[in-house]
Amino acid sequence: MFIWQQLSKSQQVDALARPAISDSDTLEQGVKRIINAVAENGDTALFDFTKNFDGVALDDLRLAKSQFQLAEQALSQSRKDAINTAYQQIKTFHSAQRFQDIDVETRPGVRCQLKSEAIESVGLYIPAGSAPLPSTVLMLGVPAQLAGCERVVLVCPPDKNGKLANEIIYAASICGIDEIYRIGGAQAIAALALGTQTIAAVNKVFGPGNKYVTEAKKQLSQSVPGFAIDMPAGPSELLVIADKGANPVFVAADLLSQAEHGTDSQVILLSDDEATINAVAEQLQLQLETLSRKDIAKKALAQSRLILCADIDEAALVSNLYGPEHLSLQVRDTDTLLSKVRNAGSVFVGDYSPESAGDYASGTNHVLPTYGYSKVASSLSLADFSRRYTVQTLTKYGLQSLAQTIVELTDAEGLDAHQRAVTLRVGNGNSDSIGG
Ligand code: HSO
Ligand code: ZN
Repeated sequence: MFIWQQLSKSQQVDALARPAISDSDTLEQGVKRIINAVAENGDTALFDFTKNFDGVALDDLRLAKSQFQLAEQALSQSRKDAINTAYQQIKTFHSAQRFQDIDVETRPGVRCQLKSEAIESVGLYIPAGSAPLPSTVLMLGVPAQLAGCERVVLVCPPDKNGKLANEIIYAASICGIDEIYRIGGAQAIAALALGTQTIAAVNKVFGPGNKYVTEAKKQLSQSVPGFAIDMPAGPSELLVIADKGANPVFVAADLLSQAEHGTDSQVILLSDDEATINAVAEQLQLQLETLSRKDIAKKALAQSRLILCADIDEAALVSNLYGPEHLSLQVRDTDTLLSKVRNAGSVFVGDYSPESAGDYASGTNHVLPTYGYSKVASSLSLADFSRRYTVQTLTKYGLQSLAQTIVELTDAEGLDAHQRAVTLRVGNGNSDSIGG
């Protein structure tokens, strides 16, 4: 346990340091080679990489139509019901995010509009490495569907038998997705960015992935014009602020829920009560033993921090410095604390709002900024699947009334042609003709 006030400035920085993301030359070069191979050899490269990395020789990259029905038949009704309920919940919250056009007459005869249109084609990356994540299919597929993207492509690495999890296929199908490719890793991102013989390129790729996927997203978004990514991704994080009244069993369960994602997940507990910290620490050990992913969670816990703060206000300050992906407030006066915290990707308020609720089914999106990006980036929303653009319409009178302003500014910038585009239409704005 750390005591915040007893740490020096540099110790405080260390206490909130994130595990380093290996940004090695080998990673960069390795991913570059994969991208180049896909650029040069298209589908052939995809078949080769899938054989080498995923251990399966596919004869077709695209998931056959028949597989959709088979996946649905193979799932229990309760599994499908759960996916359907989560789908509806996410849909309800994301439908409310619809963009409202803005239409303003900034002065008589000058009309300015802000409109929005869906991004034409999007790619959704669903990892399958350590656990298949159908919830992520919904978090990406629902807003893509609501935004009205014309083409929604899903990619997911296959297992050794060339199969995808039935839950992934079913979740995709209820989001209206029928174009699924059994590819993963950096090669999948390269295929989506560059296109191959069978896979047409998309405009934007969404979704979490391992370091190869993240590196490929970074490189391709910087090198392929018009190709965008959702956000930079790092390991998952949860910070809990708990007071004396918090239930240590709940708090420990939440910390473990995030720790089980990966050995590099980071969990932090801030409390103003030493007894609470000790009780949570005890619970962590107890509950850890019973988890199927105990080895992963244990490694993540080794990086975790339990920090004693002078009071809850100080805890808010520390949390704001860190900027967690998920922030859980298990305190009695949640309203006051909520008004003081900032820089969090998603906030979970009170003892009965576990992160798991948002991960699966409350309705909020679980694709969130990590690694301190929550200080500047937003949680994924409907807006990410569309683009905004402006429209303007001026009448002759409107242009006349602005002519003097524009002429003066074009003089200041020495841009004669700009000036002429106005004066040739309506004069320089000094004439008596205004009002005509
Ligand atoms: N907590 C993860 C999302 C997730 N959890 C998916 C369970 N399934 C994002 O930080
Ligand atoms: Zn999770």
